[in-house]
Amino acid sequence: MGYVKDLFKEKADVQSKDIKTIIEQNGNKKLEDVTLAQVYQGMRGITGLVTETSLLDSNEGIRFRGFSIPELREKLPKVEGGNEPLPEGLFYLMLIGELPTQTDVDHISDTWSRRSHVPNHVFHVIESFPTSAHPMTQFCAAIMALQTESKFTKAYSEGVSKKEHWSYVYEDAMTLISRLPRIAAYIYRRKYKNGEHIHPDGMQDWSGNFAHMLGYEDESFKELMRLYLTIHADHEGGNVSAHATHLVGSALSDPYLSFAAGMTGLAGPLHGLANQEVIRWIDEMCTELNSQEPSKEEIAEYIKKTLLQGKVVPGYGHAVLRKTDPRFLAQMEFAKRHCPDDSLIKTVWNIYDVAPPILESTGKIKNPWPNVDAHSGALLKHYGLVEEDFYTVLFGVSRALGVLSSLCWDRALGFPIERPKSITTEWVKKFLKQAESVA
Ligand code: NMX
Ligand code: MLT
Repeated sequence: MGYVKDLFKEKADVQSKDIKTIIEQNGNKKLEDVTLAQVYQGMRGITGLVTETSLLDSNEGIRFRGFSIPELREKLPKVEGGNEPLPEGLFYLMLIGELPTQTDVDHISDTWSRRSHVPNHVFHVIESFPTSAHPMTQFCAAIMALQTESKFTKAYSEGVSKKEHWSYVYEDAMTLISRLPRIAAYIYRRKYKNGEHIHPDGMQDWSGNFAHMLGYEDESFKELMRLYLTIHADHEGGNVSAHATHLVGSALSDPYLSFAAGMTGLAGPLHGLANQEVIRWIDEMCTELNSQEPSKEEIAEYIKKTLLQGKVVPGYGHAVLRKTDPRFLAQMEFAKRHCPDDSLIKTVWNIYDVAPPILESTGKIKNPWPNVDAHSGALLKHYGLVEEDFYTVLFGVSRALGVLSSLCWDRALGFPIERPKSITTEWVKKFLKQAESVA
């Protein structure tokens, strides 16, 4: 076992004991009341999950093991001469609960590089799709194809004890994360670059190698990738991709199957596909207005028109956040340093200036502020990664870090199968009648 795995086990054993004590001594304590509106409306605001890796505050944004995004950008190890955190470090932090040293991060980079070989049949599965297939469809299928490699599934079929589940899930998680950049880059180069593939460079960090395989050697794009793959990694446990991974994992489906479920959720336009939708929406606006940099007045009119058509303004709003997403601000800060004069990026900033009051004036949108997806596409376009239907795959590669470290925790803590109670509207009507007759 590698030392990170040993350390994880030590931490998980301590946490396991703490949780047992919490349940024994306080298991009957009520957290909150649940209303019928919450039950009907997407379980919004109901606390129903434990996810150890990160916690979202609606006004402050995400914290990973207590660290905000600006803190992570300052404290996590970087490549020599770099400014942005290495996602390897965030993975260590989410898994172990402590900031990593440079040695820890190098150890994870090396482990992922050693395990990154993708078996041929996975490429055959990708090749069997028409190139017109959406990259997320190809990505989900490729993850499913990789499932033949699952150590967990093999061990389970051989009768491994529940106490050992975490160990095989950990191995699968590490292998899957190692291979995702190669799979994503393969889908990208096949679809957009005539199938001219670029071999991995095992001497680079996870993000640097990913950028290299996509076709980028520019150090500033690699820095963007390090930032991008860090900030998209986790957003506590209730978002669709994290929750789907956790839910499917709770049936003891292996990490490949569980992560594929998370990714099919990420592919929805209200979740991770919004980064693609933002760029399409801006493109359509620019085409309609025949301008590469529409004025704020023109943007305001276009937003109103979008709302009148009964469509969402992509990149705005959030189920939990009630302020500008700090992931949007981190990207804005990066753009101010690297490409402040880009006309698409300036348009993203102009939208930020005009959209919130218009959205707020509808009286129904709970959060009129931008989320992570409002900015990411414009930065990618600046560096020449212009194929917006690939953007959600990048989000997915990053999200693997959060949801798979969480899955290790789920199994190490022995969490049971997830099975909330559901009711029918018939049941609700009877319940209300009974409540009335008692009153
Ligand atoms: N544009 C237009 N209408 C909106 C928007 C928006 N950006 N955001 C919310 N609404 C509407 C929403 O559709 C709902 O309308 P109705 O009552 O007619 O069904 C109403 O406002 C209340 O919704 P909220 O409670 O504010 O938002 P909810 O928690 O249901 O949904 C999102 C959250 C993120 C799904 C929603 O804000 C949205 O659709 N945003 C645009 C898509 C997007 O950017 N998604 C990315 C989220 C981040 N991520 O990466 O996952
Ligand atoms: C995410 O990163 O998962 C999104 O912001 C959606 C969410 O948190 O609900």
